Amino acid sequence: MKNGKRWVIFLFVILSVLWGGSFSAAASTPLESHGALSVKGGKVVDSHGKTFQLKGVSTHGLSWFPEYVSKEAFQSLRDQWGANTVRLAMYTAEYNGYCTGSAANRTTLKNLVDKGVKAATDLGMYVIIDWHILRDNNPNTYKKQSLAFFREMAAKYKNYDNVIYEICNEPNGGTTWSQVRSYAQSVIGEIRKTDKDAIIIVGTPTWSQDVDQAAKSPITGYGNIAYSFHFYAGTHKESYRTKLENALKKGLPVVVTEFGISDASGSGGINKTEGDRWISLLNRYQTGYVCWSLSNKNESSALLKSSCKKRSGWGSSDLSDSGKWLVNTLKGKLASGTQSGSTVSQSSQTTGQTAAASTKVKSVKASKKYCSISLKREKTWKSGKKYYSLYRLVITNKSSKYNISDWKIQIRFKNSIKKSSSWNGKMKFSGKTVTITPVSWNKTIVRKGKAKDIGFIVSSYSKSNKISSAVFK
Ligand code: IDC
Repeated sequence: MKNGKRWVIFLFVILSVLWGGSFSAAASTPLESHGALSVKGGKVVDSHGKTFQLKGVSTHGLSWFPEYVSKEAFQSLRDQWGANTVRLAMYTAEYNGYCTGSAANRTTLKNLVDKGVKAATDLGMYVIIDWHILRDNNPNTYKKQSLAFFREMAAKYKNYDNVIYEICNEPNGGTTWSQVRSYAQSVIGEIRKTDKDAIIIVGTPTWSQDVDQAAKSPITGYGNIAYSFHFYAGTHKESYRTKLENALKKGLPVVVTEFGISDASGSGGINKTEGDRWISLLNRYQTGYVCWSLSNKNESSALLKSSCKKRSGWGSSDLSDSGKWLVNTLKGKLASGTQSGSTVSQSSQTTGQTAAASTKVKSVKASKKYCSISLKREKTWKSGKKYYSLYRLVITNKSSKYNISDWKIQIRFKNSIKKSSSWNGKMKFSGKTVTITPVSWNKTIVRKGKAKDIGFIVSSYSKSNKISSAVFK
């Protein structure tokens, strides 16, 4: 940075303070902090080699709701909602779709994509350009158009560190993985002629659910490829989580480029409890997620109330129930209710209800007497000169008499560690120790219950860094 520019920034910060303005303009953006993303060891990682979770919001179809493609709207998503990513959903075959509408419509859509990419780039957000196949079932239906579109996008955005290409939203209608794979090989080849390193996300069969098939025969010959998995928590539950988790365990890089807590139609009742369970799984694997959709359409997946006419700067009263849940989730407040939080196991939920119904149950603070700590290192990998390790923590309330009202755990390592990421707990990393306290929804651990899905990733220069103690404080 030139000295002159540094002075301008310095003066700006001073003036903002004097004027009582906010610091936010000077705070660093997601892109400034994390740089170009890539795929390594089955994960999306940032430019420092750390696992990075894309978190954000998808537009509804660009032809339906062009009014939310703006810098003001995206800035609200970033600063008020806590999103680092926007997905631009460009339908190919429905409602003025890119491949079924007029030439003028194609130009309109491309202009919207450009406007969206520019807004996201100005704000330092990641942006996914989504070739939103749906009614057209098979991505090969409009493969020629797709090749031409992504050729153009790659030429335009090859030097952008924040642009991600999603080449087929949801193959369906019996389209097989081998058909999707063959389409993907061609489109990826076309993009790679120009854009050598951007992440490319490939949809999977059955509305982007069959990640198991992609895991069996992933795409070869190209780097920085990820696969998409979609879910709607009102419809897709445990069996789908198992399917996703199996693929993640196999090391398949996955991004949830679309999900909702409504049912699969985009409407119907929402299910926050299942939504929480999904997010908990995604956090555990540090898998990115993008929520459908930024619109005020009268359907329960829409994040804004249908009565809301604002196009940015939304307050809580402008948000639908899905919207409120999402904003809490993006801010790390998972719970849909005290006992329905995803970290409370099925059995403890039942116990929890009994406990709540009974006035006799006393609460105590966690200690060795009533609780046990299980802390496991799941894996260690090397990136640059450092070793990264992922740990998972489970706290069990052994008592059948008392609920645990609060807890605090201190973990000491042999050598010093640095925080890479953490989830489902408030964590302080300092020197060789990590101190963990609960988030709001896993503070109480009911009789015989567990607080699960708490985890963190630390880096260390020592390969054999071990834990020397883990105790309640
Ligand atoms: C839905 C929209 C709805 C629109 C319809 C068009 O919510 O307003 O009329 O598309 O077909 C998906 C798709 C996504 C769907 C969404 C909800 O990717 O396009 O949006 N959904 O049905 N996959 C699973 C659910």
